[in-house]
Amino acid sequence: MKYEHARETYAALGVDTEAALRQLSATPISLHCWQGDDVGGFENTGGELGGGLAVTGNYPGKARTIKELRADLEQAYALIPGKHRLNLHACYADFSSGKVDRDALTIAQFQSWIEWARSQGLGLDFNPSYFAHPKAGDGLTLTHPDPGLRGFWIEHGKACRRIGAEMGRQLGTPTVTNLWIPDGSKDLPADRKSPRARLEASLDAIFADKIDPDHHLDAVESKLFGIGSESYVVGSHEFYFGYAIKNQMLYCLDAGHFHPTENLADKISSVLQYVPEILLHVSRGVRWDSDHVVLLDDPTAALMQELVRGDFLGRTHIGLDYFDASINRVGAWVIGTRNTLKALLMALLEPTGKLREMEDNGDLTGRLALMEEAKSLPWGLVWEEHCRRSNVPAGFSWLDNLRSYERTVLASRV
Ligand code: RNT
Ligand code: ZN
Repeated sequence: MKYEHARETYAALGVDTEAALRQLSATPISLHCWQGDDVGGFENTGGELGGGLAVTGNYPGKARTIKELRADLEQAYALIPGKHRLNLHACYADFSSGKVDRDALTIAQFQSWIEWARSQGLGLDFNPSYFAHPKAGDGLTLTHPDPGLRGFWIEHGKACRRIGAEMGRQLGTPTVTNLWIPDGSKDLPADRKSPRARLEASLDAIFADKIDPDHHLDAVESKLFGIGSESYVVGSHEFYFGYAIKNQMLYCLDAGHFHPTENLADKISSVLQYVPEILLHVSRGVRWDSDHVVLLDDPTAALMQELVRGDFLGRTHIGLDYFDASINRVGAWVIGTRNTLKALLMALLEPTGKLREMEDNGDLTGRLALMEEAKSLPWGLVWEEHCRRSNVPAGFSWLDNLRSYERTVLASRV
């Protein structure tokens, strides 16, 4: 059998493929709801996305309702091996029993998501939405100089933490609520300091209430620049990393939020030296922060290697963050998630023990030789085995399922 051959090959290098498969199965990926409808949400504000976010492409079949989005997610999960999570944005609230503004959201607007998540065996993660809203029209939210507007967004942040905590409590798995705001400026600001002071005060107000970590974890996400915030982003890397250290909360590293030559993988062991846990937004920046579908590429592989080599999986929450409307949106979820899982499996199958031993003995030639040879070890056969055990197509044939879903379901959405 092919898997047996792979198992023996790895065993000879001191790698236990069964242990790798157990760890892979125990590591959920949080799929981002917003890939399904181009960050549209269900508030029907009809306005611009704003916040420096832009989704390009007009592939037919976008989910237009909660029902359609859930159906698309179910199709995506069916083609991804393992049990995973869903990462919801606040603007995906269910308003079937009446609309409320973002500062007044409660669990009532998310109860149907919880029921659905439970029926699918999914954990939920959450995000306040600081964009696509008239009160974020000038691109400022928690740093707005107007205390009234700032107060509205502070209430939104508090409401989202309460909702996240209740999701985590009901589903019995902690919800990570991740806060990202777009605030910044297109051109050079004369004052970089005051908005940062206002942001810290706003965050302090949002995070004032302590919540049981068994139900809920708080994360903050930095950014380098966005459309309309090319010259200055209030919530920069230094700002939020400092804030997360000071308050011992999760720091979110988005793969698209750093200079293109920076190595995100290298940051993990530094960041985890000072904060308890991290959230990853696995993504792919192309030239600018354009959030392309995750590939099985070197940066993704390096990220997963670092999590395994540093024994950091237990302190890392893995989420995805990209939005591509130029290809089948369900396919975008499936491709990016399968690639993330493949990268993780490859990392779990690395002969790390042997590499460490060589490194400790000063055998740097052997270390490089083995690292490179390891790339062509039969990890694909272990992946096939994982898919087989998970009842999911192992190879390219998952595309047939997607195409048939496209013909029978997506094509009728006109
Ligand atoms: C934006 C951030 C943020 C968003 C989502 C929609 O630059 O990456 O995570 O993509 O919250
Ligand atoms: Zn992100």
